[in-house]
Amino acid sequence: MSVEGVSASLTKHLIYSSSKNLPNATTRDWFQAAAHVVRDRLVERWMATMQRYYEHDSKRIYYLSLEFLVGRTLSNAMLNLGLDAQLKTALYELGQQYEKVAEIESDAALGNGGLGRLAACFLDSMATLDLPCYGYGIRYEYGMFRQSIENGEQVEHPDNWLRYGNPWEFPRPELLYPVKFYGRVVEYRHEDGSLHHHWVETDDVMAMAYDTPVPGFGGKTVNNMRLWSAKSSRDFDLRYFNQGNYIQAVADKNDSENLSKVLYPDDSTEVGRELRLKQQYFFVSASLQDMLFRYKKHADGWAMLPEKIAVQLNDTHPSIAVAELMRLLVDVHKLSWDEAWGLTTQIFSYTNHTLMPEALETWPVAFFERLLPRHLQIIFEINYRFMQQVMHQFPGDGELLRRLSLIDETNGRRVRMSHLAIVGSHTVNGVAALHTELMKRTIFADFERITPGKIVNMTNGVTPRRWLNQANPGLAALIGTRIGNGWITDLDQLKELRKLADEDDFQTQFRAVKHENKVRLAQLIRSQLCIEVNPASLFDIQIKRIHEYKRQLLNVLHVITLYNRIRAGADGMPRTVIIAGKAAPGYAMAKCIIRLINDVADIVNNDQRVGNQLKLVFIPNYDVSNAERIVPAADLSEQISTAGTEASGTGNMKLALNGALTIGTLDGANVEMREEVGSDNFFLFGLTTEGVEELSRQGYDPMRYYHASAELKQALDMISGGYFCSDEPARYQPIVDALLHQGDKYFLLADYEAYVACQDTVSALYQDQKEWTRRAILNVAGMGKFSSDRTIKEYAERIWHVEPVTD
Ligand code: T68
Repeated sequence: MSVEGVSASLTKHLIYSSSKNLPNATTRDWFQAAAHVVRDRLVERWMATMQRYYEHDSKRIYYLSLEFLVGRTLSNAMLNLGLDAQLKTALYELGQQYEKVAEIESDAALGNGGLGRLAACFLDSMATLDLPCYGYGIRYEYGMFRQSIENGEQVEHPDNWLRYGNPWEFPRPELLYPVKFYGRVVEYRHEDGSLHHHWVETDDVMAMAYDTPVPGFGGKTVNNMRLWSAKSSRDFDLRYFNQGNYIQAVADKNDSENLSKVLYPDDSTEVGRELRLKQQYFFVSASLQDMLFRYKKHADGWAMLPEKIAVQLNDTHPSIAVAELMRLLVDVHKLSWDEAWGLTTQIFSYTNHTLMPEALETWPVAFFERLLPRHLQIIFEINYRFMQQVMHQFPGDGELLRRLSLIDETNGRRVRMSHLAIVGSHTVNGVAALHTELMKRTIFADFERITPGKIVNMTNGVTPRRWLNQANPGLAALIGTRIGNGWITDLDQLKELRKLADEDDFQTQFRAVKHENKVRLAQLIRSQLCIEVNPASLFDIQIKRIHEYKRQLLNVLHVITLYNRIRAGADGMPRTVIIAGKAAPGYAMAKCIIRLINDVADIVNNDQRVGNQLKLVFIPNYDVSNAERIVPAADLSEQISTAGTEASGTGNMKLALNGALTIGTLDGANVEMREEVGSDNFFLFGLTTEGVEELSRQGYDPMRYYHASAELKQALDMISGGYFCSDEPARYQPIVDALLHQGDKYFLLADYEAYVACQDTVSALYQDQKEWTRRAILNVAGMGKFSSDRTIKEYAERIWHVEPVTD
């Protein structure tokens, strides 16, 4: 497409899509026009892709996820279609600055954190690799809350992301499926003596499809993300309106449409609310009905189902799909139990994203029975047969049965969703090598014993399109001048940079790009927060959800330690410590940590003695768009979770890909990153998983560390003594209690000294800009493995058994 073509299309859309003319068009109108220009190009390829899949009758992958954290689309779609130069020029000629126009777009924040963003990276990779994949999820009207900081505290605001319309989605009002809830099960015998089940007197909600195109790089394949929105079934039941109470009917309608209203903002903790299970079943049921409908267009029997359909369960959130597919096959399509089970277990596979017990989903049996009575029966039947099989395999081991059962009988009867997902899947995967090993050794050890080989590893990755090509155009261009652009779809090519790591010219240009990115972030910090930070200082960055196990507190203890050293007259390497992340609204300790960060920042940043040597900045509302600004500006990446707690991490990969050095523990994917970049180019500290286990066994006493380190004691005493909150000295007692008197669950005190010592070597190395830059380049060069393209190829080969479809 030529610049003239884009320009004509822009003005046409301004008029015919927004009813505006040039003089009165706002930046938002220009965004809408630009989005429509890109969208037109997407639609053609999208329809061609769907036609191709239909003609090939290829096996489809269905990625079921309660979260897709996509972020903005304009830049990404423009780059993937190769329209960037034309669109930017055309806008410029029409008097608009592309960056301003793109900034207007709301993030699609339909996810919490790592799990949701991984789903978005996977969609990008699947389209880029020409794999016939559909993302299925929920079209939340309100995504992840917007975070503001008021008096140092997190305040949550609703994310009304659809307020100005969403140019990327295509509503499909004709594409509707009923989803049933509540009611009761009626059993009846057929003439041939077989037993059948009818789920009756249900309360129904309709699921309506909204489709969003997902372009791969190069734009050949454009896949579909189908999100379901709840619509009242009352609209379709005229009798209800005609006979009943009209006002009540409309009120009830609202009630059922609340189902897809809001994303649960809890990451890594299970909230267990009724609406959450409703959301899960709602999108699972609609998605399965849709898949079977598509399958039925080609096939007459059911035998080919596993040849045509692979379903990936993104964590246990969609695991009710196992029982729902059984219900559809047995109750609706009248297959025998054994036939249906044989098909089901060839279709599903399940990804686990956490080892934390508080995140593992379980539902009270009584509540399950009320909401999904037929599914509970099916789960009992699955469990009965499973228990028989285990008994046969390991006779007389009652304890083993109790541990493996789909029903936890220890505190009230609860359905264990992870057990349902494992039993119903042919393959289960962890998201990094260490995490997978720990899964096999700890939470799922019994499953590993009864079905060895079922649990496999698929180390996570991130898409280089968004996280380097789009987010860091300076670095992408520099790399392009030296090794070409093949890395965009073949990230291993970055290893060609190794031979440039020592080259003066390349180093100078590399540093210049990083400096520009830091200047840009410094401007943002100045304009948003009125804090002056020095772009020549070391940008030390921790960006992720706020959680005790991620140990933002350890970072704060280090900042306080640096502050104390400066007050005592030391002068070290100037640092800017940047922290960003949201706390779950009900997670009091995480909110308390945010407040402490802001209180410490207030004292440190306003202390004359500190001057330019140290700044602490909390950037509010960490989301995908903020990540795109922060990641390219990082010198140091903080990946400091307690060993054995972070399943993988993906921010660690994004930051290293953009030339940050990592300070980190042997946790999650850090372990593999360190192997790839070389141990000399990674700042390692702290206990290992085994070290943590050993220390627990011996009886961990945080007090011992408190008394053994003068700097640690000083920092903790300042927090407990109200140094950072003189208006309310006891404000941080809960933090001090957790660390000193409640066992310090995440071993901060045990790791403090090693962490601070490691940070000292970081500061020393940063003085040597040549050596630092060399190592930063080697980090970029070593990130090839962490492309989500590699991850998706592994899933396609080892789990889904699908091939690309290109012609
Ligand atoms: C993350 N998990 C892992 N969970 O913490 C991270 N949980 O280590 C990993 O890299 C990432 O998944 C991708 O595998 C999450 O993000 C959630 O967001 C979540 C949401 C709801 C309920 C439980």
